[in-house]
Amino acid sequence: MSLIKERSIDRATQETLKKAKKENIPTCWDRLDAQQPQCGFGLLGLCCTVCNMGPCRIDPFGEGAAAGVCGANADTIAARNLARKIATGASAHSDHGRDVAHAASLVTKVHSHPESHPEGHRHHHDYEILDIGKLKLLAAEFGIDTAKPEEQIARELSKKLLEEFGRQEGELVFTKRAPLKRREIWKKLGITPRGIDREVVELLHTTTMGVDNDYKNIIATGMRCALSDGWGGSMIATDVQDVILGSPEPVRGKVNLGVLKEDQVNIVVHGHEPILSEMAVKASRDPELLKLAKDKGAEGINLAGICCTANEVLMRHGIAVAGNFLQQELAIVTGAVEVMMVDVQCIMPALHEVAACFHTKLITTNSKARFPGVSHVEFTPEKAYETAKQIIRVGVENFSNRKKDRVNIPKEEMDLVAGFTKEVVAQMLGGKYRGTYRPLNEAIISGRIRGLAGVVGCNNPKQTHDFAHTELVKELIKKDVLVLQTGCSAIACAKQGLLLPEAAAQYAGNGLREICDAVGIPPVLHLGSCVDNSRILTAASHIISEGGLGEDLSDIPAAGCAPEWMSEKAITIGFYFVASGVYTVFGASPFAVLGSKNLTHYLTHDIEEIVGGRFDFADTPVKMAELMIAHIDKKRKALNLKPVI
Ligand code: BF8
Repeated sequence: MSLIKERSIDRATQETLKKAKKENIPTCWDRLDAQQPQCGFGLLGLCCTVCNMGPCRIDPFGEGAAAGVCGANADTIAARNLARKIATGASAHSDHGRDVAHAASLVTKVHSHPESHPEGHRHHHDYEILDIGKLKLLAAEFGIDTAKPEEQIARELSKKLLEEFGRQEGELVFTKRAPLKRREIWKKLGITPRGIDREVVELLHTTTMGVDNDYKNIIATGMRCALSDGWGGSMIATDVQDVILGSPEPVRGKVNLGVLKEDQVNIVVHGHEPILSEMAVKASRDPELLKLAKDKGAEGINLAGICCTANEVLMRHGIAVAGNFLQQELAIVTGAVEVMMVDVQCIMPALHEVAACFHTKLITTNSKARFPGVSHVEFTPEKAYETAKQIIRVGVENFSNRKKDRVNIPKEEMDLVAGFTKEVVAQMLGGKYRGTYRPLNEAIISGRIRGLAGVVGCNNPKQTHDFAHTELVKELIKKDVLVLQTGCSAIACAKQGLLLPEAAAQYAGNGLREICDAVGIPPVLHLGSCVDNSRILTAASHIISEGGLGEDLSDIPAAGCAPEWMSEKAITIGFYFVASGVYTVFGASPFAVLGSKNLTHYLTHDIEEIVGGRFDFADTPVKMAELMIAHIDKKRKALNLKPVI
C-alpha cells in the first residue's frame, strides 16, 4: 500500500487519510492500489471495444496480433480511442453551456438595486441580468439590436446561442474572436467548427467500426470537435454565466478542508454547473433557514465547494473551497458535512459508500447523474431558489445527527485571491477606464515577463496529490512566467499560498515580481473553472490584436500544461489548445497513445507544422517546466524579443 506522504503533499489531506484508514473507510488511493497492475493494453491505447467481434488487442512488442478482427491496426485503434475521449469531454462542457444558455432564456428582469431583492423574496424566476455590458457585447456579436430592452436581448441571445448547438453549416460565431490568421489555418484544414452537437456526433460516427481508418484524419475530426468545445460550448458557458450570475472581480477567499466549521451546518456543493450552486449561495443566507439552524443549535450555515463548482462560487462570491478532486471523499470523512449536493461531472461513485459511513446526506440534483439508493431533488432553473432552499433545509435538519466524537476537521486553511477574467486583467494592467493588454504585451516584449503559462486540470491518485501542480508553478514563476490557472490545479496552488500577491516576493523572478508589485496581483491568476479555460483563448486573442507579439496565437510566448490530469475533459481542452496553436504538456501518464508510434510521433512532432501547436509528455514538474520554458524562449526568439536572463 502506498504511504500517506506519497499520496498527497497536502497536510489536511494526509491527516484525513489517516482518519479514513483508522476508521476502515477506503478511498480512491486504496482502490487504485487494488487495481494494480493496471491493464497494459489499456494504458497504451491498444484495446479496441468498438464492435462485437472484439474486444481485440494489439501486441505492443510486435510478436502477436498486429490487427484486430476487422483489420484495424494500432494507429487506427489508438486514434479512435483517443478521439472518442475528445467527443465525451466536449459533450460534457458543451452540455453545461447548453443548460446555461437555457437558463438565460428565463431571465425576465435586469438587476437594479440589491436591496430591492431581499433574499427569499424573489418571484417567478431566480436569475437576473447582472452584467448588462457583457450582455450587449455578446448580443452585438450575434447581430442583435442592442437598443432593445435588455430582457428581450437576453431572450433573443439565448435563442441564438442554443442554435449554435444545432447549427449544421457555417462556423460558430465565437470563432470570429480568434485572430484572422488562426481562422485561415482552421479553414484551410477544414476544422472550423460548424455546430457544437454536430461535431460531437460526427466524431463519434467516424470512429465507429469501419469508417475512418486514417489516424491523421481521425485527429483532424477530433480537433474540430475540441474546437467546438473551446470556442463554442465552454465559451458559451463562461460568457453567459457572467451575464446572468455576474462577471467575477478580484475576491479574497479561503481554501482547504479547514474551511469546514465545527459549530455550523456544513453544506458542500460539488460538481460543475453554477446555475444550481449560485442559488445554494443565496439560500444559505436565507433568514428562515438561518433561524432554523440556530434552533438546531448551530451558529450558522457554512457553504463550501469542491471541484469546479467551488471555483464558480469562489470567483463570484468568495465562497470557501473545501478542496479539489481528490479531497471530495475526504470532506465527508471529516465527519462534519451535513449535506453534499452534487450535479454533474467529476463526482466519484464512491461518495455514496463514504457518506453511508457518516450522517452525511448525499443529494443528487440532475437527472443526468443519479446514484442508486441516493436521494434525488430534481433541480430546474424554473424553480432554482426553491430547490436550493429545500436541499439546504435537509442539511440544517441533519445537523443534530452529527456524531461529535467522529468529527475531525484539519486546521489547514489558506487565503487566496481569485476572480481574474480577461476583462479584469486588462483593467488591472491598463487602468479601469482604458482596459487594455498594452502593458502586458509591453512587459512580455521587454522581458520583465518571459511569457504566459496556462496550468490547468485535475488530480490523479497515480501521482502525489498537488505535487506536480505546485512545483511546476513555482518553477515557472521563478523564471518570470505569469501563470494563468483554472480547475483543480488552481485549488492545488491556492492551498500552498501561491494565489496571494505576497507569493510574488517569495517565489517570483525579479521581472515578474516587479509587475505583480506594481499592479497588486498574485503571480498566479485564478481564472475560474474548467469551462473558463475559454477565458484563456479570448485573452490570448486580445494579446494578438493589441500588437507586437505576432499575428497568430501560436506566435505568443506561451505554453499550457495539465500536470495531474485524469478526465476526458482534460484531453478535449488539450486538443483545443493545440488546435489553437498552443504547445501543451501533459503530465501523469500520457494519454493512451504510446502503443502507436505513428500517432505518438504525430501528436508530439508533426502536428506542429500543421496547426502550430503540439503535445509533449513529461513525468516530473521540473521536466514540464523545462519543456514549457524552452518553448516560450523559442517563441521569444522567433519574435526577435530580448532573451530573458
Ligand atoms: O472540470 S479539473 S477533476 S473538477 S475535470 Fe474535474 Fe479535472 Fe477538477 Fe472540473 Ni476540470
